[in-house]
Amino acid sequence: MIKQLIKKEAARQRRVINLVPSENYASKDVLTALGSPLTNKYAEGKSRQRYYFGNEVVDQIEDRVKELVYKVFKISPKRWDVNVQPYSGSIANLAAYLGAVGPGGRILAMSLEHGGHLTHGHPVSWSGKLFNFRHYGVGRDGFIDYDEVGEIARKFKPKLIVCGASAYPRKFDFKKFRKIADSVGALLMADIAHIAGLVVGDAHPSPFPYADIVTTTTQKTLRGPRGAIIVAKKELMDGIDKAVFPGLQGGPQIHTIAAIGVCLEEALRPSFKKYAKQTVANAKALATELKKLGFKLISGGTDNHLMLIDVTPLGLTGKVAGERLERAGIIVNKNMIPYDTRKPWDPSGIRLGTPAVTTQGMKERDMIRVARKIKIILTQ
Ligand code: DSN
Repeated sequence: MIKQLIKKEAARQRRVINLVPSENYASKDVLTALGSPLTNKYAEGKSRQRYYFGNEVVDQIEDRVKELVYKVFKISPKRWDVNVQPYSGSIANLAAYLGAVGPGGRILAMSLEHGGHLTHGHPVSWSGKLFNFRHYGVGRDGFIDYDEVGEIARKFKPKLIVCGASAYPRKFDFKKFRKIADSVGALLMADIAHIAGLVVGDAHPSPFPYADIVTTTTQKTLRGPRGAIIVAKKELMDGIDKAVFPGLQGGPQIHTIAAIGVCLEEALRPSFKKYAKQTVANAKALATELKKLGFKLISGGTDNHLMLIDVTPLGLTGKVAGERLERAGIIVNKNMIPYDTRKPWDPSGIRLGTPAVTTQGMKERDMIRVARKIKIILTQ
C-alpha cells in the first residue's frame, strides 16, 4: 500500500545523511498545508478574478503569500509584481522567457555542463528548442569569467541574460551581470532556485537591486514545498502572468501556494537567518575538510551551500562514487563537472550540499566527521 511506502520513505529520509544540495526537510506545518483540503479547490485566474466561484478564502491565502514574498525579499510592491502559481521552477523559467522575450528570442545563460540548468536552454529541454540560447561557462579555475560573459553578450546581443545555476559553488556578482546586461540593452533574470534561502537569510547577496526578473523554486534552501515564485518588474509581469496561466498551466495548486506561505512565514523568523548562515558555515567546513583529505573540489571550495567534487583522481566515476556512498548511508547526486569528458549518466563528479543536514541540526564538527567518513568510503 502507498501509505506503507510513504512511511518507509520517511524512515529512509530519517536514516540517511542527505547531502543532496537541492533537497531539504520541510516542517510539519508546511506538510500539513500541503496535505490540506485546499487540494480540493479550483481557482484558475488571479485573486478576485477567478473562473470558479467559492474562492473567498483562497483569494486571502494567495494575497497573503504574495505579501510574504515582498517581506522576505525586502522589496516594494510599487516596483515589483509577484506570481506564486508556477507548479515548478521549470515552468517559472519558461513563463519568464515567454513573457520577457517571446518564442525564438535571444537568451544568454550558463550552460548546464558548467553548472547552469536544463531550463537555461539545454537542447534536450523545451527552453533550448523554443528560444535562441547561447551559453557562457566557467574558466578552468571554476569561476565565472565576467569579461568572457561580456564578450559573448556583445557578439550575441541577447534580449535576456540569465544568471543562476544548480551546480555553481561560488557567489554570483549580480552587479557585474547588470553592467553586462546594460551594455547590450538586455534584461537581467536571476534564477535563485538554489540560493533563495541564503538570500532571504542574508547569507548570499540579493539579486533584487540589479535584476529585472527573479525566479525561484521553494523546496531547496527555502525549505518549503515543491513550487515556484516569479518576481518581475511591474512592466514585465503582464506577459509573464499570461504565460503562466493560461499559457502553460491550468488551475493553480492552492495547497502548494499555502505551503509556500507557511515556509515564508518560517523564513521571516530570526532562527531562519541562523539556519542560512549555518548552512554556509557547514558547507565551508565540509569543503575545507574534504580538501585537507586530498579531494579535488571544483573552484577549490565553496561560498554557498554546495560543492562539486571531481572523483576521477580516485579512479572512480560520479556514478560509482554515488552508489558507494548510498550503500554506506550518505546520499549525494552524480554531476557533470566543468570541461567534463564523461557523460551525464556517469559523469566525473558528485555534488554535495548542506541544506538538509543543517535543518537536522548538524554543525561544523559533524561536517568534519562526514568528510572523514566520505574519505573512508571512497578510498577503501
Ligand atoms: N534538480 C534540481 C537540482 O538538483 O539542482 C534543479 O532543478
